[in-house]
Amino acid sequence: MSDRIVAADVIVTSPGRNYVTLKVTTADGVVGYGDATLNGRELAVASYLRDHLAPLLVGRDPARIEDTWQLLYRGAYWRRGPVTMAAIGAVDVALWDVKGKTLGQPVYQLLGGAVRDRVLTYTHASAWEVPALLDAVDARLAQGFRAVRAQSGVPGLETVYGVHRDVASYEPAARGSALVEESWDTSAYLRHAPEALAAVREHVGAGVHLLHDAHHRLTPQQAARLGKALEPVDLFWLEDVTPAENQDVLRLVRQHTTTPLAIGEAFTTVFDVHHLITEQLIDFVRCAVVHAGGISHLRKILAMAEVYQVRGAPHGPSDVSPVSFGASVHVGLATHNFAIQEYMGYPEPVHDVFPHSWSYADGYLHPGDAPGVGVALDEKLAAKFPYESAYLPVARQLDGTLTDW
Ligand code: KDG
Ligand code: MG
Repeated sequence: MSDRIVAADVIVTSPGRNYVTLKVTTADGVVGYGDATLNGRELAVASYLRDHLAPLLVGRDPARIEDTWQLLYRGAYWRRGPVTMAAIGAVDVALWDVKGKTLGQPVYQLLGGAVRDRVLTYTHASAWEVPALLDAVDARLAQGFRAVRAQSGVPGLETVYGVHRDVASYEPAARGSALVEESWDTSAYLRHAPEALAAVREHVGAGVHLLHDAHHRLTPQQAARLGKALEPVDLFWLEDVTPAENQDVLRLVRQHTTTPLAIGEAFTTVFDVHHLITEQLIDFVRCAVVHAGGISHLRKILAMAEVYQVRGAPHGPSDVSPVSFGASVHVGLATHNFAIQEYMGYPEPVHDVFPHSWSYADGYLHPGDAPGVGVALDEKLAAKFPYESAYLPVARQLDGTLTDW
């Protein structure tokens, strides 16, 4: 007789970042983990899993991954959306983990095997002033990274999203119950960013991939202007130039610039990104395992993208847990049109709370050969880091109007 799911538990822990983890246990004693972390709204997904999905999972055959995915997606009536898709993603990854452990194979083997030896990664470097940014980039290159996302401060502003005055890479989600409000001036940013990035390019020379994230703040015209101004910098990509809601505006951006565009970290299904892909409005699709319905659904997004020569480049900040990060590296090793994996790094305790087989070396990642996803959860240690509320900052224009971010 086939195995059965006997328990589906949700564990919330906060070793420097909040993480929501689903633990599926089977009658044969196999344990699978999935990540359901939706930063800033973590407990909504924890409840969705505990209150609505766990009762449906108990008694089901863990081998039926696709059928379970379809049941949870279609059976809710309310489809799509980040809470739903993160919860379904956690179930999907936990079941791939169970399948790999049951068969004694790492997940990438179950996805067809490796199509490359290792997965290219990029990391973050940021600093307020340009000279410090050059130092921050140098420090990343010294760690072996071959691709770096560079962000700087903006003259005249007190704060800029994702840039700390003292730390070279940091997580913007502020812990505590207060929402931080930053300031923003699009004109000042548009004047400064091309200069700062040109200085970085001149400093590193031709052999390093440079990336930049505009965090959804520009109008199509501003985005076109920035893309054009950055063409001499030869970016690997310019990310999230316009707000996620209206994708059609990217047609205008595309008409004006050949700077490659990356979008998708806030998109959660293939139905949300298919225009971006089929109309070739982007070059890189940033959907993540955790927020886009797990390994099964990300593979479908990437299969559609492959037809249009759009490549995968999943979101990987430190608020994506090591579980879905590991799952993403399995997808990266086994998927032909996977370009690069973001790797922001984790605060130290995270590596102990989530012991993992994935590893970083010389600018590349590997998922490891442990059966399943290869990431566990030390529940005793996790219990020492209770949940703390955390909010991403918002930004206001100089006149006080709330801006997109
Ligand atoms: O917690 C915030 C991150 O998820 C966000 O800053 C990430 O834009 C982001 C990126 O590209 O990593
Ligand atoms: Mg981003």
